[in-house]
Amino acid sequence: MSHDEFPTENPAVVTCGLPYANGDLHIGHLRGYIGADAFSRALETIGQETAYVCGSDMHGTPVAVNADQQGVDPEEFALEWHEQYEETFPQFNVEFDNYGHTHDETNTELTQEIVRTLDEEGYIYEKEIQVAYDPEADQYLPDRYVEGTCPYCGAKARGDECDEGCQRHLEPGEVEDPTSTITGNSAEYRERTHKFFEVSEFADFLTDFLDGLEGTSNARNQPRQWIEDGLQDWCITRDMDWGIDYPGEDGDGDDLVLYVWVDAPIEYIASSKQYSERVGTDEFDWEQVWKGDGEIMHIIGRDIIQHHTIFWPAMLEGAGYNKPRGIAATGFITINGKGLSTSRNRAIWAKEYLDEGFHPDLLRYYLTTTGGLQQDVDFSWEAFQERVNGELVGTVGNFWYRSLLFAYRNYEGTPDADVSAAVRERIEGAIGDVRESVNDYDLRGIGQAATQLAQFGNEYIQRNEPWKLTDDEPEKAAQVIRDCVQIAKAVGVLLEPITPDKAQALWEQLGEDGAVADAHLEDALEAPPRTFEEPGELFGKIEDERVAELTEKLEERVEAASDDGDESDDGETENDDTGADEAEGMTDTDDLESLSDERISFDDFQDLDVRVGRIESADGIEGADDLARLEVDIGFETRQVVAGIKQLHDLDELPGEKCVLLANMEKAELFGVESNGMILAAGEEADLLTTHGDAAVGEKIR
Ligand code: B3M
Ligand code: ZN
Repeated sequence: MSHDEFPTENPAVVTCGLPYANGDLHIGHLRGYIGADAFSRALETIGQETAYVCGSDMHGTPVAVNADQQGVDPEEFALEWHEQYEETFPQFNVEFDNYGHTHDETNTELTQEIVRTLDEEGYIYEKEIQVAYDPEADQYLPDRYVEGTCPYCGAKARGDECDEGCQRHLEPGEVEDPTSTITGNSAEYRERTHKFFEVSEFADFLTDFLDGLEGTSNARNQPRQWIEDGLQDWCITRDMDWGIDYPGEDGDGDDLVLYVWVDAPIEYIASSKQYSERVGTDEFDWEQVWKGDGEIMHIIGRDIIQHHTIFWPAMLEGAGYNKPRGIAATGFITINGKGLSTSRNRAIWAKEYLDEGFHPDLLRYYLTTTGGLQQDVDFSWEAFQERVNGELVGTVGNFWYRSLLFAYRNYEGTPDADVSAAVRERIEGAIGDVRESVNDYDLRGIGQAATQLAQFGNEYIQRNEPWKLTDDEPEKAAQVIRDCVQIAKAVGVLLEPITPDKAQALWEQLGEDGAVADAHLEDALEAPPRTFEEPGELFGKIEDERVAELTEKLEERVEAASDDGDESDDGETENDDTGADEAEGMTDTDDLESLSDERISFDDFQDLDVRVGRIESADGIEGADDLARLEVDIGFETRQVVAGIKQLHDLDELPGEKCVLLANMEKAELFGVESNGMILAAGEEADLLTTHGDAAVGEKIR
């Protein structure tokens, strides 16, 4: 990998977390796949050679438990889902260069080879451990076959992850008060010999790795804390039949298979390799990426940060492979403000969305541009309607249609003129914004660059009123429309990563040949063909009645699922593995701090002197795990404040950010540092409050 700006000379691979082949896909999955698809398309438009690869995750208890429940063979079960995913992704314009699965030969061989190398390098050892066992079922209980209490935070946890609490990976034997998910009995512990990977040897390497890692700040900060707490070695085998055999074990029933989290990320490499084999190494060389200096970017859910920033890079380093350049961990999806829950049927299913007749690009736009990557994104049909009608119909579609229609009626296409210097410059500015957004892993920024350009176009046409100029000042009218046609084309090129079908439709309306997906950003400045046909409208409004109907349907469905009784745990065995279900408990109002009954007077409120501030500097406080020392400019003076945000934010990125500060907070001293004020933040992740307009630093908040 390099740290040069994109585009670099090296080939790149973009991946997204592999879906467990165990159930229907929903909007929680789609956020990741669409996001990574948009990112990889955007990299290509700025000239970065990029392959987008993924595959189905076939192994492990997430698949085995569900297959058991249906009484089918896990391989058959997983393959069926795999085939269904292969069909579904293209329906959302998610176009993988290769989509494999973890049970295929390429991945099996590569996994065994990598494990063998780690063993030869001395990173694997055997240890006797206590493994949960269900005597009635006469079976060992790895991972999701057992449930209990998280030893770190006390939340209810699965055998290998604290999915409802602190999100940590748990080692076999760690979960407290284990019960079998097969029979509901308390589990016994039995001694077994397992293989361990010496992750603890990699602490220094991982610290450096994280220092250089691009992507979202959560993917750097959480693992830093885990390293500081001390890394444990990682048990990489399980007592199961379903999985990839530990190299040298012959799969005779009493042997060990590899833990699913060993072979799953190796599919990123295997899938890249299959792509090379298909198109030839001249076009794409997987070894250059994975063994040389290619750029590797993983887009994942924030519940699997530990696997990608600790275990995975340690494995790559130990086996002599290249490491990821960037890891972007997305927030969760909530539905109508509540945690997505497959068990409560509070989800928008991939198939359901399409069956309702909505174009995939609308959802792509919504999911990629509603919040920053790290933020949780709420989906409601109302909010969806608002964004579609406001931005896609009102701003982009409207501008495209009115410019092209005017051009067609008056000039049969693009008027003969050069684009004016001012408009060219405005388009260049938007191109620059997209480049910058891609380098910042900021999908929303890409969408905003495009919609703001369309907004500029609307204002431009409105201000210049070409319809009043055609008779008296025909040259001026032609110039305005020439500019608008260029802006329309540019908006299409810029939006292609996010709404590829709609961008292609515009491309064709402009009479362009080929695929807009093959265009580069600079093509936004190339003149469209001289003539084109009568355009049509590319986006249609979503009506209020439709939204009311869809909202009601969703509510009824959630209610029906709740009436079915057992609300709490059936989701554990459904398809809930993009992290989406884990949002339950984080935004479900059941788990929000309750609203206060006590009212305060306006005067009480006036006593709070809350000001707009700007962070000037942010440094960690030595010896304090969570605390940072900030200097905040509040207009009259600069305040030093101590805030518990060290783990939650990338401190380097804070200077320059606007914040909100309670200025007349009592002074306090923490770790010997005086805190003179308090910055306001929301929720567990300390989402820092800021202002949305141009409120000046020092302005009072009332
Ligand atoms: N199959 C799904 C998840 O935990 C899991 C991802 C594997 S990525 C290598 O989100
Ligand atoms: Zn926990």
